[in-house]
Amino acid sequence: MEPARTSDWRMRLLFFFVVLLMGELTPAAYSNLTSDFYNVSCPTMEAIIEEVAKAKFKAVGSIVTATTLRLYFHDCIIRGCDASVLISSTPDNKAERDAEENLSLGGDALDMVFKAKAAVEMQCPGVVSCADILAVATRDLVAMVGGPRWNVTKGRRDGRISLAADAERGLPGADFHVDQLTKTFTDHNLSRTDMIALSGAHSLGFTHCDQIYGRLYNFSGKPGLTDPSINTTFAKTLKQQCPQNASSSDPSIVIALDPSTPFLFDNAYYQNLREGRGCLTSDQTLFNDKRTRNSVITFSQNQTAFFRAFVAAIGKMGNIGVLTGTQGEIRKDCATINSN
Ligand code: HEM
Ligand SMILES: *[C@@H]1O[C@H](CO)[C@@H](O)[C@H](O)[C@H]1NC(C)=O
Ligand SMILES: *[C@@H]1O[C@H](CO)[C@@H](O)[C@H](O)[C@H]1NC(C)=O
Ligand SMILES: *[C@@H]1O[C@H](CO)[C@@H](O)[C@H](O)[C@H]1NC(C)=O
Ligand SMILES: *[C@@H]1O[C@H](CO)[C@@H](O)[C@H](O)[C@H]1NC(C)=O
Ligand SMILES: *[C@@H]1O[C@H](CO)[C@@H](O)[C@H](O)[C@H]1NC(C)=O
Ligand SMILES: *[C@@H]1O[C@H](CO)[C@@H](O)[C@H](O)[C@H]1NC(C)=O
Ligand SMILES: *[C@@H]1O[C@H](CO)[C@@H](O)[C@H](O)[C@H]1NC(C)=O
Ligand SMILES: *[C@@H]1O[C@H](CO)[C@@H](O)[C@H](O)[C@H]1NC(C)=O
Ligand SMILES: CC(=O)N[C@H]1CO[C@H](CO)[C@@H](O)[C@@H]1O
Repeated sequence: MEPARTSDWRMRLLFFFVVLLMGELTPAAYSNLTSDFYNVSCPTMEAIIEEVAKAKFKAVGSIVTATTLRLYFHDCIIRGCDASVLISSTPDNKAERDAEENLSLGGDALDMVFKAKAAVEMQCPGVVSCADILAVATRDLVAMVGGPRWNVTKGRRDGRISLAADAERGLPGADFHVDQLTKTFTDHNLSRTDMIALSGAHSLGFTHCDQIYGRLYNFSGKPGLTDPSINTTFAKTLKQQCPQNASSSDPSIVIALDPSTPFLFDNAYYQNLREGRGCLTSDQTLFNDKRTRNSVITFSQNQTAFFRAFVAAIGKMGNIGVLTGTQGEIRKDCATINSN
């Protein structure tokens, strides 16, 4: 009996290590990314990135947080978190970031990522992906404006394809309602609750008049009609900011997505939705629709609950379609696919 038990014990141990190697015991079982991916190859990468992000934040303020967070979302939702959003167009190829929908994919965010990449390359050339740099910098910048801090798993590789047409197809529209919004996220295995929590990113940043004209002056395609779910006082303010028949593409007019605290990452966004002070149709619908209203109410009353849900959701978002192992490449210059 003794040998049998020993081999049983050995089998269990072997099984344990196989399971361990497969990553099944890590909390994020759906992912091949790890927190300590660069511990040996570039242990200072997080510190370097944080320093560059801090310097940019000091220079331009929370605008870099908003634009970086949006850039990260657009990167992950289109072709996975592979830094394809950073690639510049070439004469032969119109890249993601030059799609119509990229409005205000900010120069500050791009500049910050390129600087962080240059700084990291000085320490550990050819090791750290642009996709991981964007993931880490987003985390750092959100924490700088009062948001939660989370651990970033790493090991993403950079993609070699970036197509404007993908962004035109795959990004959610400002006029989306709950069904379309939910589908955008469930297509990537993110739940409706994840969608509601991630929409809280609109606690920061700005939009432009062309995204809200329809709600203000042509609700449901009826000329002259205003969306009745907009708070009447707020509708007056928005109409002053975005007068009817004005040039719809004036990029200098910016409208805060969170009219209460546009420079702070907090739950005021959800409190505003309860008062009809959501900016985009895709924001206000989260309170208007019975299926999402309870989460809006919870998040509006309990910032801890919002932060927890946001951290869980952005962790999942950071795993969308990642390239790992020998897939993709480590780009040398974040704006350009390696030539080899
Ligand atoms: C739920 C569906 C979403 C829709 C329909 C949507 C749509 C938009 C639109 C139309 C803008 C304004 C663009 C402009 O006028 O320049 C915007 C801005 C922004 N979005 Fe979203 N978004 C969504 C989800 C997200 C998510 C998941 C994140 C991040 C996790 C995010 C982060 C941001 C940020 C931070 C801004 C402000 C950018 C700035 O100030 O430059 N959005 N979004
Ligand atoms: C993790 O990597 C292995 C080996 O490259 C691959 O077979 C598997 O599909 C990956 N898992 C996920 C969730 O990407
Ligand atoms: C990687 O580094 C972090 C931070 O220094 C540390 O907490 C962690 O234990 C390290 N992991 C390994 C496997 O060395
Ligand atoms: C993040 O990772 C650090 C070090 O690995 C660990 O001490 C900490 O508890 C983690 N925090 C969360 C929220 O998981
Ligand atoms: C979503 O999850 C299911 C089941 O866990 C898995 O089979 C599928 O590949 C995932 N899809 C994506 C896009 O990650
Ligand atoms: C109002 O919306 C309808 C339906 O979407 C559209 O056909 C029409 O052109 C819009 N009118 C204006 C003035 O934008
Ligand atoms: C805007 O244009 C429409 C159609 O051209 C016109 O009926 C309306 O009176 C104009 N509104 C203002 C405020 O000028
Ligand atoms: C409209 O917004 C104001 C704050 O600007 C708020 O006091 C009021 O309660 C809101 N009205 C409704 C119906 O929610
Ligand atoms: C707020 O949410 C957190 C996290 O879900 C929960 O632990 C806490 O009990 C909630 N607080 C209140 C007052 O409901
Ligand atoms: C439609 C639009 O605003 N496109 C912009 C996308 O981003 C680039 C910069 O990366 C701008 O040059 C485009 O004008």
